[in-house]
Amino acid sequence: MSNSKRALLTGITGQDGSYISELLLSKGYQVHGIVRRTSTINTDRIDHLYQDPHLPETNLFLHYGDLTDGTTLRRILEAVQPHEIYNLGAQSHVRVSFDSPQYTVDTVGMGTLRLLETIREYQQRTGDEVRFYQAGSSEMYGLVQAVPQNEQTPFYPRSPYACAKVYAHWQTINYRESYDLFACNGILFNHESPRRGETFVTRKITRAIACIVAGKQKKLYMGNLDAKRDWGYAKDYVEAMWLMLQQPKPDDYVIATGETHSVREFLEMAFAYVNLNWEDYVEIDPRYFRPAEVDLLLGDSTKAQEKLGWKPKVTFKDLVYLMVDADMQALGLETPNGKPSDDIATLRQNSGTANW
Ligand code: NDP
Ligand code: GDR
Repeated sequence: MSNSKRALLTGITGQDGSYISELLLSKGYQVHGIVRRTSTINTDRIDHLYQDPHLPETNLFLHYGDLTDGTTLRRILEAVQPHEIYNLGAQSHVRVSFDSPQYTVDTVGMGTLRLLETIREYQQRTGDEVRFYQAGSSEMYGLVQAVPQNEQTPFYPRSPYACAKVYAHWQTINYRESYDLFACNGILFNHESPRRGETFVTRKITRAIACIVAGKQKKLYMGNLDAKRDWGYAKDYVEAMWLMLQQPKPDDYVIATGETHSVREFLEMAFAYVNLNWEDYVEIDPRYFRPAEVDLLLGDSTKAQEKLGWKPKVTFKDLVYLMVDADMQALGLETPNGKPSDDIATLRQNSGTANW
């Protein structure tokens, strides 16, 4: 067993999993990720971090498992003996959670409980502390009760996904209080990047812009343009996750920029960056409307700023531009500002030479 600190991640192949793996590796951690077996390899977001597992200095390892499979979670935890666990795995698409409610709740809600139970048993038996981060969401606020939303604002979840996240949030607190687990809830507002899944609204827009400029796409079909979100940069947000687990005591924190913008404003800014008028390309397709919508999210991260010393570095405009830049570059186009993007856009065809 290596002397370095060991972190175990669910959701390592996702957007946040890839950024936090980079962060943890840069801090000297040994990183272990749980991955699902898929019929085609889907490690695009972490292929640039690949290390040959046959080499003694390797610090990144993958294990097959699933949040719906408690036995395997237990076996992996026993084998890795982690100091920290980041629970990032989820069926994380709000619209899809209305189509697949039971699966979403099993992964997001019960999956978290399975992990907490496994940690409790392991910690009680071995006496070794395992610190736990739960990926909570601003979706838990749902129907607006107050703005800006902080740690005291009541939840009113509006989707199967959000209901499951509220369940996971309270189980995390319950395990902290009942069994003295070092367990923290991050309540993270929307955070985006060039590695964002292609069906979330920001990436859908920036990817479409690159395709339109490249002449591969003519129209962009969208849902509710009036929804307002507090959008930050994922790379900033994973730092907050790590900081939460380095504190003397476990606690819950809102992570947000404190600014809100509508989907329409995102469209305007992103299309204008490439000198196009969004209204010439965008059409509304009710398919993208949700049975219940979350109209307004605006976070107050004062507690995190004061206690963790965390603050967002990337502004809304910078975020829009860096996402457009990365998608343009990924299609071989020049970026509007002529400078290369310093992030990677995930593209299915770019799986590189990793031999996981
Ligand atoms: P992604 O959708 O990009 O990644 C989700 C990850 O979960 C993927 O690695 C996925 O694996 C994995 N996963 C899905 N189902 C299972 C399962 N049954 N068992 C194990 N792993 C599974 O999400 P993000 O990186 O954006 O978000 C990370 C976490 O933070 C999620 O829990 C999300 O709900 C939460 N969150 C996200 C916010 C955001 O704005 N991004 C805001 C607040 C919370 P695969 O690659 O195989 O699909
Ligand atoms: P969200 O993100 O539901 O906030 O959840 P998403 O980007 O999917 O939607 C944001 C808002 O945009 C509106 N919208 C559209 N959304 C999508 N996906 N596609 C469209 O065509 C479209 N048109 C308009 C939506 O109605 C919504 O109001 C994300 C996820 O990452 C969650 O896992 C996370 O918990 C929350 O952010 C915080």
